[in-house]
Amino acid sequence: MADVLIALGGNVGDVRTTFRKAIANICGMTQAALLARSSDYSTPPWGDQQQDSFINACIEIDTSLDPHALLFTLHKIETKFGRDRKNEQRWGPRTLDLDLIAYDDVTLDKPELTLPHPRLFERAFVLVPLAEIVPDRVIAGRRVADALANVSTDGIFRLADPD
Ligand code: A4P
Ligand code: MG
Repeated sequence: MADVLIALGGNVGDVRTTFRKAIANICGMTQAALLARSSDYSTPPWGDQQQDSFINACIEIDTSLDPHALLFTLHKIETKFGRDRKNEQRWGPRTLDLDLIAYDDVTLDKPELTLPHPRLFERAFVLVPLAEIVPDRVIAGRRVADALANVSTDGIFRLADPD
């Protein structure tokens, strides 16, 4: 079994409901156990700033799927929740984005799958929820909580847990 960190993001539709259903799908479709789930956070848009703010969260799962099979399944789940890759712009609005942040200590450097995620340390919208669930995890030689201390978290706030 592998210990895997996944980042969720979205800014179109009822994103928190999408997250709840998507997490159930991730566990069901990847035969994974959910080890941890962060709170949901409202985050200012990064990349293309002329769009609605995002909601972001992170989960930790235990799965037996290999990294490529896992990414393939995550893409299927994105599509199921309305993601339309062919008609969207990079860093633009989307219903659901599922990024593989880390898969055990595996390193891969392919365009279709880079591990750990290459833009992780620039992104407070990933590091904030990640530090909530795995502050002491070391990824690419850096402790998550230390990496978070190096980025601005301006405009990011935790959303109250749903009832
Ligand atoms: N790919 C390679 N490595 C990975 C990996 N570790 N995890 C490949 C996931 N995918 C990986 O991804 C493009 C290709 O990268 C995939 O086909 C996959 O094979 P994508 O998710 O379609 O592209 P993207 O999402 O447009 O690009 P990227 O760089 O993943 O950016 P984001 O951040 O996911 O872009 N602002 C806030 N506040 N919060 C957000 O969640 N998200 C975006 C979307 C922009 N701004 C945001 C947020
Ligand atoms: Mg992505």
